[in-house]
Amino acid sequence: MAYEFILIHREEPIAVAQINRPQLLNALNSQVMAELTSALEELDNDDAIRCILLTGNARAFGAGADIKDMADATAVEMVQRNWIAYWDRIKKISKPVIAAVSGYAFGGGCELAMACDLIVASESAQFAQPEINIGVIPGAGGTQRLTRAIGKAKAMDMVLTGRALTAHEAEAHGLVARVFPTEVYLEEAKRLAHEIATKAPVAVRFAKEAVNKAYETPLADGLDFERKLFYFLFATQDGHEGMKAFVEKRKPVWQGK
Ligand code: CO8
Repeated sequence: MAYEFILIHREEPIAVAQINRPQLLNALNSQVMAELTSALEELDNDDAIRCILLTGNARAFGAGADIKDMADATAVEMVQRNWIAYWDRIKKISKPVIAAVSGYAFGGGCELAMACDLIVASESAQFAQPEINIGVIPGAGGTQRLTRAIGKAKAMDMVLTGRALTAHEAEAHGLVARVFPTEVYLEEAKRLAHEIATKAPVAVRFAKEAVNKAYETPLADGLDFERKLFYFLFATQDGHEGMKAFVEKRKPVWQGK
């Protein structure tokens, strides 16, 4: 499918979905979100793709919701537009989604990165929830996912003042997995995606689900969920292949079954 604001680059077994609205620093409106969500769902249903990268450009991953589009909206119109429901659909993607962030990840842009499974950043990335400066608060997870990722003290600081974290601060506080120089961050993110794409697909899917579950359940329920997935993997060919290959000192050959 052709999109106006999303570019898809296929490098099987990975694919890169790039938000492409550079003149407005990749500000998100309902068309951008609708296109992005459907592009990610398309890639999720594509058997040739095993890991997805979501990126913007070197200057901006995304500067947040399109303020010009929201400035005159009423509360009822915001409810009817329901843009934030797109974040729920993104969360349901079953393949790993890596956010490769450079430049601004502000407001909805930061929330979009946090809806991904992990964040790789360039040294010039900045993460902020600056909604307080325009008289509102984060609406797509900024008070919830950020607090779970970096803790109450730092989240409160960011959400109440709108201040940005640098890439290295974000890494130190657990928001970002890896930081690379700006010239190579995208290549490094692709390398990481390719590495994940070499693993047993069903195990990757379950690993993602289990880690994400830790954000949503009490510990006992999360442990129970993890244990059932672990046992279930003994019903897969790949589970047995991986262990046999280790014993036989050879590389495993995954079937995705
Ligand atoms: N919305 C609309 N246009 C934007 C946005 C935005 N969020 N951010 C930047 N732009 C536009 C600018 O207006 C400017 O356009 P123009 O050239 O026509 O004047 C162009 O992008 C370039 O921006 P700047 O000249 O401002 O670039 P700077 O490098 O000087 O500054 C900043 C970059 C610091 C990112 C600055 O643009 C800025 O502060 N932007 C707003 C950031 C912000 O407040 N984001 C939060 C928005 S609210 C939100 O995200 C709530 C999410 C809720 C969930 C989603 C529901 C849909």
